[in-house]
Amino acid sequence: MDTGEFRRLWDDLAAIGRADDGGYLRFSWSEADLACRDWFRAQAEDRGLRWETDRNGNRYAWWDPEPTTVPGEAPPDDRAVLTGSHFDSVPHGGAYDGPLGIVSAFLAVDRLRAEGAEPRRPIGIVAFTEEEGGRFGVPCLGSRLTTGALDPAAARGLTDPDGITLADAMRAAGADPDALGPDPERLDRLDAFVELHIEQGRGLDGEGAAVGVAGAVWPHGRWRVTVTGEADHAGTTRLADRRDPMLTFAFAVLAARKEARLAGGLATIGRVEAEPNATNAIAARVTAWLDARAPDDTVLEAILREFESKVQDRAARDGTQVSITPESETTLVEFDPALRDRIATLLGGAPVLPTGAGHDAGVLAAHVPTAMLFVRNPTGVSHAPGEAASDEDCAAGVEALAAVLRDLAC
Ligand code: HGY
Ligand code: MN
Ligand code: MN
Repeated sequence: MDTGEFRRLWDDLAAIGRADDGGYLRFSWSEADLACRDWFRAQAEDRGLRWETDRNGNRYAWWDPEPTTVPGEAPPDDRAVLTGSHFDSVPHGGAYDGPLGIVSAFLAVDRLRAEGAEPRRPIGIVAFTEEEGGRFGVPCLGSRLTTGALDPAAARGLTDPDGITLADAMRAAGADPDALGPDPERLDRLDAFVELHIEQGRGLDGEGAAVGVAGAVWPHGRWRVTVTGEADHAGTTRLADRRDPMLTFAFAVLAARKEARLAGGLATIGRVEAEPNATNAIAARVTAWLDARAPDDTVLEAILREFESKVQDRAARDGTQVSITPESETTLVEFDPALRDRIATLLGGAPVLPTGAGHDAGVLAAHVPTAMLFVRNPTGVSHAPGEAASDEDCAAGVEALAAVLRDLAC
């Protein structure tokens, strides 16, 4: 496909939610998100696609087959092939993580239409809501609610850093939080889900390939680490009398890295809140979030076990209390082997590679035959303003997605 066609549609979306550093602030139900939703609807309407928003805030555009006109001919198979991804970003995240899958989906439909293809089953494009958990803290919120993996009442009560609940944010945007919940009928109407995503790593760069296929998503999760100490004066409290949660927190950051290294996985503490967060006061409480991932569940369990044990020992020495609470946990996801191999073959033997990044595809994989396409990321950088893919590789991704939709739905 012509890279100019990709660039035009890409640039049409790019300004929404972009911050001065080139990163993105696209949080679910925020002004930027509503603008992305409007963009999505306009793209659907421009193409004459039926669009809708489901009970969980996920938005869809549908290319339906023409009704059969031949008497007695079987109606088109009504189970859809769905593609798409998410608009939302981590704070100051990159432009491609999520939106590339949505822009590529619209362009793949354009590609198929330009060649005169007709779907024999519905082709859907989806924008899942709150995939990053960047506002309400639980990743893949829209897909987890749809699959029943998340309790709707618990979801309604999730709060953002300003204390706004998901329910309030939805209401302010004109959506109904009381409608949140599982959508088995919608899932039953899906024959397959294929998500195109920028690779968050350099596997394809190493293989010299523009497009690859996902094999598996590593087990991963998020844990809230709350350290409680004793607030006091920074200038008058003897060191021996302190119960400083910052010391336990600092130890926890180093322990996470060490235990991940020893076990062969990954662990990050990239988010922290101190209370009262005053320069001249010993903190009362420090809350931090651990992100841990590993090639298999055993390694992940080892990281958590050793981390918790070491941090509790340190808290005893510091005179602080620590609680470690899981906020989301995802076990190993193996994508549908038949669909994976069919797509890799269709794409001329595209590389199959694992990922440590979570995706809505990883949530749907337990309910619908699911696959992922990756587009080469030359630097591997993601969740940062520097994330990028070349227009040539993005165009190759569109061609690959069009080939997959043609094979599965036309
Ligand atoms: O955090 C992740 O793995 C994904 O990018 N949401
Ligand atoms: Mn992401
Ligand atoms: Mn993503």
